[in-house]
Amino acid sequence: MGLVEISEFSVEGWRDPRFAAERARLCCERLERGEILLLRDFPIISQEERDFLTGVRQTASSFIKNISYDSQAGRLRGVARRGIDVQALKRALTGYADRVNALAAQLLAPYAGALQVDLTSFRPIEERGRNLRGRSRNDLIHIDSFPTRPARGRRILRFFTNVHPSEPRVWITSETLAAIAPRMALDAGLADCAKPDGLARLKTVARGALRPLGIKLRERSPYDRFMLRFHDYLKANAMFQRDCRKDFHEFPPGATWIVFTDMVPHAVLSGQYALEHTYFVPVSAMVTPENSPLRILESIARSPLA
Ligand SMILES: O=C(O)CCC(=O)C(=O)O
Ligand SMILES: [Fe+2]
Repeated sequence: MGLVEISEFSVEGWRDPRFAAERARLCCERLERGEILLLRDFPIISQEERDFLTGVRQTASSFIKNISYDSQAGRLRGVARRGIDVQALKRALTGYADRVNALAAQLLAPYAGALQVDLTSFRPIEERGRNLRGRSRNDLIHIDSFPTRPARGRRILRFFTNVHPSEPRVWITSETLAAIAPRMALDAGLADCAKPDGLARLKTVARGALRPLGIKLRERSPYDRFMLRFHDYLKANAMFQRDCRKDFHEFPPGATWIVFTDMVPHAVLSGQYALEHTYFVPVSAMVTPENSPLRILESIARSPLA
């Protein structure tokens, strides 16, 4: 599955406004098929913001993968605060989130009104030779699923920007979930995940009892249980990691790329300083809902999963 460069689009919008609706729809179709959209030098951060960001350091902990920011609540996590202007960092991340929102509203117009903003992140650590543990490793090919934020079938749409002044960010991608799920989903435990959760009643009772104490138990749907399992299964599957098809991509400094990371297996090999902004998108907003992981997995499992 390929990388598609979008050259007809600039800060002023689509070059030929007569075709804007058609082009935006085609972008959505391509993303939903598992292609990656590339904007080679869309001006999404300023030189000043770039200079500032390349001086930011992350907390030294192997548990924290990157600096994350909830742009709606204004909550920042993972930053090494000493010597850093936290307000300036929040401003840079808010600015990035706002500009991605404005870009998405035009470039992916069919999703306008349906995009649910999730987290924004900054990734200041060099990825080559990073010392993360098993399931957290991003150099192993995987699809995304978030243990702390259940998707319940919604899509995971991510925008990335390479902020490094001179080095590319290097990814591998592989065949899409649409291609690999028919051969691998049952082996990965789809039937088991699709069965009613034996502990469901117990969990409902526990949830009710813990709520007054301010403790929230996560509600994972069968879809979330499977996607988390599939994420782990792919990372732990040495044969898949070795033999799967591999497409290499070098995202140049200044590039922004967009991808449904629940559909496209990916890994990052090298690169430092990237910005990223995530949305959840309901399947009902897809232009080709039949291409969503939820629908694909439901047709393999022959049962509803969300
Ligand atoms: O940081 C990147 O380039 C991608 C890492 C990744 O796979 C992820 O955050 O899920
Ligand atoms: Fe990922």
